[in-house]
Amino acid sequence: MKSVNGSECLFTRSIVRPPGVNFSAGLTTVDLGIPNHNLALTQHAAYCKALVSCGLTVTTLPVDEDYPDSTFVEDTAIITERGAIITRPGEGTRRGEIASISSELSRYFDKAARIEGPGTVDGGDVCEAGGHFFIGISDRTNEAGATQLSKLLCDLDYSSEFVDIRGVKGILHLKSGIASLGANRLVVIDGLADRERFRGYELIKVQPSEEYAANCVAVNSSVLIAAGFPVLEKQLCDRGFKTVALEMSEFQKMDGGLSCLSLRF
Ligand code: CIR
Repeated sequence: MKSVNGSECLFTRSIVRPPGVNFSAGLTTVDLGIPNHNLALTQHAAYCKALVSCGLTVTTLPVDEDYPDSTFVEDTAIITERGAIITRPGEGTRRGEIASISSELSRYFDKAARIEGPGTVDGGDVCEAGGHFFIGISDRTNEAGATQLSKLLCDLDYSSEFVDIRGVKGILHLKSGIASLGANRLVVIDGLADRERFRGYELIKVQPSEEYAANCVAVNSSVLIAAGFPVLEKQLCDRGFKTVALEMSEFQKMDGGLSCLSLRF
């Protein structure tokens, strides 16, 4: 990760993990059918190719059949320019995912801090916007975890604030409903757009039928967006963003969005 103009970051690396054959045994709250493993692998490969096209190296961790949700690597760590923090995922079935991530991250970070129990944090609840972190309090990230994370970020000289998303319909994590595109721009769903804390940002509002696409990812000069959401794609293109549309159907069936398939730094 390199600093550009003091605040925006240029990502150079990413970490991913392909879905295992038991991917469909993972957690989900949606009723979109059982994911097809082969199609999920194809979509994952296209995702990795897109990261490479954005200039990132891609480290592919071995499939971990012990953890069906382990393809959603984003939930296991918060990576900043100044250090990494290993999370403690909110669902017990996912806690073991952090061991291999922590060992991989030790190649890049001398010492990663950790969220300790009873605190829980899922990386999907953490949205960085230009050195300021929005931390979602959700069914996965509790107040104890969010408070620990906020202190750890403060130690790294970052500011943060909480966004309670319990009660916002249809989103599992904060980043299911918001994405930072840098330059003070946030993509946001209606259920979050009115929050006081987002005043001062240019809000790109996602129309209700396209809410899944709110979880888009700015990677260097491109924005990765789920395929099939033309209105948001046009909103982004109209603002000068170069979009890369990716098929995500199989991951959507397991409550996963684009951001959760990689750690970027
Ligand atoms: C879960 O419920 O934990 C997984 N099936 C989906 C996690 C998606 N992660 C994310 O949006 N950051």
